Amino acid sequence: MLIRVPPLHGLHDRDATPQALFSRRRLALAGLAAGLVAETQRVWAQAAGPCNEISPPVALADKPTEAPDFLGYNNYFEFSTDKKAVRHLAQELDTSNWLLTIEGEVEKPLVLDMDRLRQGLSTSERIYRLRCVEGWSMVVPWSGIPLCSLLALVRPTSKAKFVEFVSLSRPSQMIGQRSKASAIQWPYREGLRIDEAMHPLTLLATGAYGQPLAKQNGAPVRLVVPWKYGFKSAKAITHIRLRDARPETSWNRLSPSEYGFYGNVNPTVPHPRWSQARENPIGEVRKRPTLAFNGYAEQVAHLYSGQDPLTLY
Ligand SMILES: Nc1nc2c(c(=O)[nH]1)N[C@H]1C(S)=C(S)[C@@H](COP(=O)(O)O)O[C@H]1N2
Ligand SMILES: [Mo]
Repeated sequence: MLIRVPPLHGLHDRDATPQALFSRRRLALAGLAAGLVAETQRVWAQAAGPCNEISPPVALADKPTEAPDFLGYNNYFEFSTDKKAVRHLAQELDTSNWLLTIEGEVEKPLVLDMDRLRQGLSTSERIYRLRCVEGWSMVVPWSGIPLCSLLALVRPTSKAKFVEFVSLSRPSQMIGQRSKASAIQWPYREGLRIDEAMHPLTLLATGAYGQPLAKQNGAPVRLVVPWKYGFKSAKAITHIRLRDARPETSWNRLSPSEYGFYGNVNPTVPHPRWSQARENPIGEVRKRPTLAFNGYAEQVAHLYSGQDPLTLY
């Protein structure tokens, strides 16, 4: 697989030392070779490639949801099932010293120090629709890097057919993870097929509305897959694991008939308990029709040619 990283995601000169990207101490703790740092930087600096080929990504006529709604109405079950309580409870979480590990079926596993990475990274801006499986929607201006540019650094092996995303497990700071009543088995897990993960629309977001991600929105780093229901876009990711088999994912495990592994937005396939034909844009009075692949059919439908829409959900 030939994948390169676009120069856009290089480091600022000021930060162009291996130490700016990775903490050697942590790499050593993680048992990874120090030479990897230099090698990673070399690959990163050289890079140019297909990750930003969709440009402009997607023109959206919709105006972004008001920031207070994005910041105050959240699904984040590690804290609460009460969407308005999440923003308060999430402030308990200490997101500093965050390590993101990329491992599994790769030639060059990586541990990224998110504090340092964020300082050195030039990010792309992407305004995307977000459609929750529950029937509400938002339009969010994200900033981040295409997942594909990060995966290029670790060089997936030919066995890498799926990508697993694991969110933080830290019951001491996540009150919902301490609840005995919680339906989800922690940590929160999600997954994509490798071609979905490599698609240029798939973003690892570190910010939104021109600010670093708020805790309630998944700081310091979350996935954004705009053509899929929101539950696929895992927050607070600590591990990205390339795998040869389809990973078990949290919602699918809990209720496969309600939450498919694919989770592609599809107005023609109802959730067992409600229709998916329309949606309620947060901040608007009227409902709107839901679009196939959440409006991104032109960009992504080819990934699923020959697949049954029901299995896609
Ligand atoms: N770790 C984690 N990620 C998660 C969730 C969650 O409960 N835990 N909820 C998902 C769901 S259902 C949605 S709709 C979006 C909501 O993102 P937002 O609160 O930033 O709008 O996050 C997704 N990512
Ligand atoms: Mo959701």
